[in-house]
Amino acid sequence: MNKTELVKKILAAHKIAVVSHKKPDGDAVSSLMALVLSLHKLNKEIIAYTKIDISSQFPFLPGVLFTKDKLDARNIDLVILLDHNVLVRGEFQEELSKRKLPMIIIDHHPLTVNPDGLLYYIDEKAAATTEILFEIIGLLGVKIDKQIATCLLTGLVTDTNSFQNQNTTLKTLKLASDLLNNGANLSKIINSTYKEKPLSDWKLMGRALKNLKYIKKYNMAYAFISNRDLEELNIDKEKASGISNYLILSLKEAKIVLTLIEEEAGVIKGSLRTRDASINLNKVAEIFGGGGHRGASGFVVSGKISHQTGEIKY
Ligand SMILES: [Mn+2]
Repeated sequence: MNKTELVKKILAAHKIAVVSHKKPDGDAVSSLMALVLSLHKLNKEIIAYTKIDISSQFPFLPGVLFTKDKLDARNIDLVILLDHNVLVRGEFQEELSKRKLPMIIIDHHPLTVNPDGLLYYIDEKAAATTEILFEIIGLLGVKIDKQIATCLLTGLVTDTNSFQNQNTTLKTLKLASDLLNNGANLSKIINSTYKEKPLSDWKLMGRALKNLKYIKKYNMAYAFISNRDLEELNIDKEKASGISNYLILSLKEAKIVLTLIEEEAGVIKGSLRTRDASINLNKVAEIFGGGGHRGASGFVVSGKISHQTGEIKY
């Protein structure tokens, strides 16, 4: 669907639910919040549920989301799926697939299959879902205030790794400057998301660096964290991300970085990153049943990581 149709659909709905993907990241959470704040201004009834504790992970964002286990889908005219494009990646997947509610995807991940047959508005070139929302919120006739600007900028900062990834475009930077102009606080976002890392994060990074290997033939480095590592460090497995982001920016030899984390015994999560624009990691992740962007993709496979050898069996 085009943006005019999208805006029409949103304006026609009275009660709207917004949903993000499982384990929502900065872009997902701030997309939800930006839409909630904007649609409130249009006097829409809007519900946004997420299962994570926003206030501890994103203390600088306005607290307009609820942490809930169940989605109350009564009388909903429209469901907007943000930052993901298939129901299986989303929160409340079961409730949503049971009910036949009108749903629209707003996302920047390339849509290769549309198994749920949903309507969608996707811009693969956008650095973040919030980059798309900036335009849509403007077309809805909502003025971007300081709170909305902070949310939108958070999505840009987190999905570009502070404007360091190759998905950062001229448009992204222009948009960021508009958002600063609207009162967003960049240094607060960067400090809270990147600089102030707890001791446990550094210990996890230490473990990943200890297990770092380099395959010269492919200009590729990989690090792994076994389930035993996670247990020994007594660390929240949700925290075990961001390692690939760090390595791809810091490791000179590597064109591709892969981090493998055995989140549960027998379940390995892989995240791929590259700085080389000619490499399409989305295609690599698809081989393992995952997906994502050209420069940043991920997958989940069942398997075990052997501690002695670093060998991966899947
Ligand atoms: Mn995103």
